[in-house]
Amino acid sequence: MNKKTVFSGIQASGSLHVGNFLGAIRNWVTMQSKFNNYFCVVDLHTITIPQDPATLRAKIREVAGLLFAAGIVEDNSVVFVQSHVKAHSELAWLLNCITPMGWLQRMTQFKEKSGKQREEVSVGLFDYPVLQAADILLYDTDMVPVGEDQKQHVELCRDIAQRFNYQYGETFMLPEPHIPPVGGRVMGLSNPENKMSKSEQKQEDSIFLLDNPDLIRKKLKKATTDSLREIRFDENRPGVNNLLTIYQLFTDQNQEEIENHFEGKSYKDLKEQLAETVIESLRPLQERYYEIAGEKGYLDDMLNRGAELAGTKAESKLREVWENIGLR
Ligand code: AQP
Repeated sequence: MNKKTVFSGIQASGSLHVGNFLGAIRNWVTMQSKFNNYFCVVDLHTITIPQDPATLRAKIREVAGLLFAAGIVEDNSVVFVQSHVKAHSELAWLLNCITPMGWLQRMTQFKEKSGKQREEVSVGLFDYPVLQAADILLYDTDMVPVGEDQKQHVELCRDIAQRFNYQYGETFMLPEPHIPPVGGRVMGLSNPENKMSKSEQKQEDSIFLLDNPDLIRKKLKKATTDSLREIRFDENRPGVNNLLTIYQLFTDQNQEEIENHFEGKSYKDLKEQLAETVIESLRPLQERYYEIAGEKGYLDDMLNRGAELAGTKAESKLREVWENIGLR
């Protein structure tokens, strides 16, 4: 039986955090044997917000290294860097020419990000979802596993695909978003009203995957809770709810077990136990990451292989698109 195809991307806009891990990467790893997978470090998306070249270069490698360290394996998955496969930019342009401005004006992520960076908003940031649609559609993708923040973009991708198919004949598959039931939106530690973010200015808001144990303890110690005492899952108490959710995701226990476990305990206990859980859960990933980073040539070989495999598939799709549009 033919396996279905999965595509997902991750930006190199900063250090990866446990939100990226629990909302996306961890699910990519566990699902990968059931599908043909393309996982992409979306560096062209990253530059929609100004980046320092040397930092960007290093972050692209770090993100790729973390994907392999987390357990993405070459038998099931192709890992590549977006700018290494030229078809992404080209299809984005072709899709730009059929995407109404009004559709992009409705995107909440653009509204949020342009709000934060008002002075520096680029056309690229506005056009981000069209490039994302190109990423997904090049690979005849069935499913896009993402965190909740990306759901609207995947829906837009479907709309663009449908519009293209209507104008030029059946060309693109319509992908489905796949959002985990828990972990689709891990919130910030100091500001649990907002999602944990790579580019968040306040570094203490996020637990980064390469944070050392002391830093993780320190950040969790300072995490926002509330003035109540009971340790319960309750969405109206975002700080405690978020800490419990992270605990739940790392321990795979159900909510009742966790509430019983913390019965009569203090927020200090919760934070300390969560810190040790996170530290132990990230330990193998961190060890593997530093091994990979120290292995000369490993990352380049893997990314060259990824670009070749992804490029072959993407070029063939692009040829179909050219023909249907009338460019060939
Ligand atoms: N807080 C989060 N909780 C759950 N999932 C999350 N994701 C991001 N933040 C959370 C998911 O991680 C994948 C890769 O994200 P991205 O690189 O596309 O970046 P993003 O969605 O724009 O969010 P970030 O990581 O906070 O980066 P910046 O700060 O640059 O915007 C996606 O599947 C995303 O849903």
